[in-house]
Amino acid sequence: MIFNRKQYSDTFLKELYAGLLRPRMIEEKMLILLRQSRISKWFSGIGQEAVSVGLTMALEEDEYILPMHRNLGVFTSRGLPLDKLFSQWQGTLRGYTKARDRSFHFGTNEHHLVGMISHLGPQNGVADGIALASRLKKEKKVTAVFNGDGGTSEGDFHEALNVAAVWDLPVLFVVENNGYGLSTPSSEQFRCESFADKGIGYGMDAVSIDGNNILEVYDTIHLLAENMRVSPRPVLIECRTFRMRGHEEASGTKYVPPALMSEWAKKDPLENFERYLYNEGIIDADFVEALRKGIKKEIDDALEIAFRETHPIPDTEAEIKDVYAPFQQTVMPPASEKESRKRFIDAISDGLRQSMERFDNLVLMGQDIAEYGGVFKITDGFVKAFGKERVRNTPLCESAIVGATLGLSIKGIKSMVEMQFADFVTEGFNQIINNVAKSHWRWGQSSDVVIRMPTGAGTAAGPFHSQSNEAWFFHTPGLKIVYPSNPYDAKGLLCAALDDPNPYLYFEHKFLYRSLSEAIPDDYYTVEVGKARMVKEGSDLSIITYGMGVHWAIEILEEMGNVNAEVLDLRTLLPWDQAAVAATVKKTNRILILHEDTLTGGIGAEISAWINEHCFQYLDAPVMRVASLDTPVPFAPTLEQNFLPKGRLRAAIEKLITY
Ligand SMILES: Cc1ncc(C[n+]2csc(CCOP(=O)(O)OP(=O)(O)O)c2C)c(N)n1
Repeated sequence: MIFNRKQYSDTFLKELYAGLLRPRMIEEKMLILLRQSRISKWFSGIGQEAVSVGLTMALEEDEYILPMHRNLGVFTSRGLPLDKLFSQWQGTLRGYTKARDRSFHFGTNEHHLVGMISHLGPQNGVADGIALASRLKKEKKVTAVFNGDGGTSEGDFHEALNVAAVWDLPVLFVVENNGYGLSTPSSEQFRCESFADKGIGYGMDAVSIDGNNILEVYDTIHLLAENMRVSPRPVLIECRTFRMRGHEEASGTKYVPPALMSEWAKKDPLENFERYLYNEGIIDADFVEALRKGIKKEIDDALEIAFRETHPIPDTEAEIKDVYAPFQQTVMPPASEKESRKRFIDAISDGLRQSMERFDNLVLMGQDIAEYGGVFKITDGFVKAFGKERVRNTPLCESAIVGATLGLSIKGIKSMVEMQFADFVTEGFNQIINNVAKSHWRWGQSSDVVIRMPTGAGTAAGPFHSQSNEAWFFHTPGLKIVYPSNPYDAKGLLCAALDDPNPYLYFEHKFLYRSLSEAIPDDYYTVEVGKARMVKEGSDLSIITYGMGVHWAIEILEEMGNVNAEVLDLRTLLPWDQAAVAATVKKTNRILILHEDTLTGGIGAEISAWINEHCFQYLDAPVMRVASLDTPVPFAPTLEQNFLPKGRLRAAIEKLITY
């Protein structure tokens, strides 16, 4: 291994050496503790330390790094207190996640680190968001994100590189090519010779370096970062290295040919650098001994503190409370009584525009939302009013964009993402469910985003432009879901969602866009989240519904004429208004839940179960549900109408009344 020290001083070279030695010694200790069953799982980075350490030392302290499971050297080089780090691994309260997540799965804004979620690739979209925020704030900062060679096969990697290239985001995409993804060798993972070859496909610079040579890593990244700060753009950097131990300690290395192992053993990053420093007379045995002694003491002292604590005594209230970032909504009435007649779609547009005026840190992202104004024209004219930086056309990269919203939140920027159709949210599903929804509970970082979901059927648009998919998200702790049924609520709930730092899914029914209008306040206002609305009082039975269901219920009841039913519009689905539901059960004693979403596992199932559990004694009949058929949404209007629940509503009401 050839080391080129360039202008670097002896002192600095010794710092690099100490940086390499610290994670190696921690790992060696962990392997002993593992054998003694004093710690649980361990993902070893032995042999790969030069990448983590070299990169971290090359970046400025307030530049974000998004490390993976083998990057202990990032955490040690950023100076995290070892006792806290060890406590994190032990699952105790001194750690970074209140013992809720394991190993390196945590972030700390104090140290500008965002740890991974197990899914690997999603980190890249988050890095895009942090880098975008740095650009918007004109900070001249680089963000670095780690990938294993295996993880680069994920779509998330591709999407994030593409977005970063298109938006000139200063992200350093690091690929630690260690030859294997768990047991799968590179030859079964990808076809490229070098990751540097991929750069041209994304339109970005890419380099491949010896990841075991700390000086090469440090020097390359130091120079690249200096350049990226002044001319922002992404760079892909492959660091060729090798994993000297198993994927995790239990899984072994049987699948690695012994010759390959001994070839790489000769390239050990620490031993080679140490030898070089000895040969150059920069260090001697006394120095090494003293350094080792000091690090050993740091480790032993920190372990003593970490081992003092045990797993926490559960506090259910605290566990539930932390699902959301603390936020006490102040419902804002409109400043004046001025009103104008607005269609549902105009109300949404109005709320979005006024929120953009109110929050100068709010950024909009979506496909075709800029000059084109979005496929439904909700953001028509917004670019002119707010500029292209805040009204951003995105590539077709839902996952990277949703991931980016978490990155923006980390830097204090609010965002709204327009799904072109709610159906396409599947492409961003993992980011919503596993990153956005869980991050506050895991490490205290909320995702300040509203994802707008043009939803629903009735327009003969077939199975992939018509779905109701609110139930997918209803089941996920950490999200809030609102679903207005009229222009007043559409504006007020959108403004409320954008005001709240927690992540929202905002469902807007496409059929209502242009078919419904009413006079609503001209001024900014918000509607209370979590509060249902009594649309119509009654005594015979209650129809609990939301979205199109409200309109179907009113229409059928008018047609029937002789039924005095109460109609409750939930408006917020998560958290839904249990008090309003209980009150209507107590009043009419007969409950019908109506929704456009398919029946099985729909929101009606949950509400019905809850009523059964909490209000059983008030019921004169079983809770009934009317929903769409348990099929995909059909295209032909006749089939679609048959699929939707409206045609079955009248019979259900009659059945319930006469039960
Ligand atoms: C989406 C997803 N699929 C599968 C896994 C299981 N898994 C965890 S790590 C890993 C291999 C990763 O290999 P690589 O990205 O090369 O990183 P390395 O472990 O070699 O550092 C796999 C398959 C996962 N965590 N996430």
